[in-house]
Amino acid sequence: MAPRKSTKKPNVSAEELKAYYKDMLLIRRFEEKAGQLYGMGLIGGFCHLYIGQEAVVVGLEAASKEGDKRITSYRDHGHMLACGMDPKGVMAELTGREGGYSKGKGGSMHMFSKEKHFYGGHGIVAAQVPLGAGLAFSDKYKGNDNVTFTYFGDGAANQGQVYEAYNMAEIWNLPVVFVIENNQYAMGTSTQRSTHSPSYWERGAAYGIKGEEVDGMDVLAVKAAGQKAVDTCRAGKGPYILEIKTYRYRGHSMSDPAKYRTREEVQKMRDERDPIENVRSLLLTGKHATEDDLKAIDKEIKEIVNESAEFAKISPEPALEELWTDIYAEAGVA
Ligand SMILES: Cc1ncc(C[n+]2csc(CCOP(=O)(O)OP(=O)(O)O)c2C)c(N)n1
Ligand SMILES: [Mg+2]
Repeated sequence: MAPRKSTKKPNVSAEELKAYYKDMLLIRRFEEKAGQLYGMGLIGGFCHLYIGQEAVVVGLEAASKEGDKRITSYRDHGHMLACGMDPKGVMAELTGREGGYSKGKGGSMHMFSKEKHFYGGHGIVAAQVPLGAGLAFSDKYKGNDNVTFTYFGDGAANQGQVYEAYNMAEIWNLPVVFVIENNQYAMGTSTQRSTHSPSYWERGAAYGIKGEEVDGMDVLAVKAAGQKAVDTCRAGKGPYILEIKTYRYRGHSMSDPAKYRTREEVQKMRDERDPIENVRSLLLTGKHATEDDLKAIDKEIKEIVNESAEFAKISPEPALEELWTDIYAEAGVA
């Protein structure tokens, strides 16, 4: 990816920029803390961090409205925080405690919130794509104007069920935004190695679905593209594909030594394209905030994250009887 060249002053308020800075920083600090707790043995199983990709969810959430739905893969902590789920509940789920969103029985990849319309957290690559189309179908059937953001990776974009979902979504004009988070790697495999033509959004053309590529390190570009996509869907002209070019700084999961790329590649991205630094510099150069204002935000975020980690340590483990609950849906309860 070429460095952002535009020096155009963005048409955005100071408050909006500060909110994006804060939301992205919350995800970054939360994930760093999760990495530490994992290292201390307090989090078990798989744990996939979202560091580097923060502008994707924050930009798209900025384009959403109440009632919109979201569904994603196992790399899901950022999506939950961005849609307003409680950091304590997310962190406690990571540590497998009863205060977690799935009462400590789901872990990193299996959390949900009816209140925030977050439908998971899915460990099977691309499984969430047809489910996302189904969520959009339910809104269309009910006749409301909600949109479903269906997130998946570049690796998932090579899965067959994605194209079955595209086909059905187009036939039924479903209000779904298919969000391809192209972070350039699927586990240890780069898009260049795995994919003949890695311009994933263009594949929508075969199904008559509109789409575009977006700079995922620029939260304002993501928001603008997201707005266009949701407007299209709300006007009954969905679906829409956004291929968001992003980058993950950490390994695929906590157990990945990341030997398939150089340290220099990662460092270059951090130095030149970091989405949080990008907004920080817009805030400072535009005189929307002072260094002290930003320090105060940093402190506030640190406190939220520390509180979530404390809660995740003191919340008890689920009681043994809990093993037998939440297995079957109650009769008559959808
Ligand atoms: C059906 C299926 N095949 C393989 C796996 C193992 N697997 C887990 S993540 C992953 C890579 C997916 O990469 P991508 O879609 O680019 O998402 P990212 O991890 O980059 O966010 C693979 C192959 C799986 N979980 N499910
Ligand atoms: Mg990927």
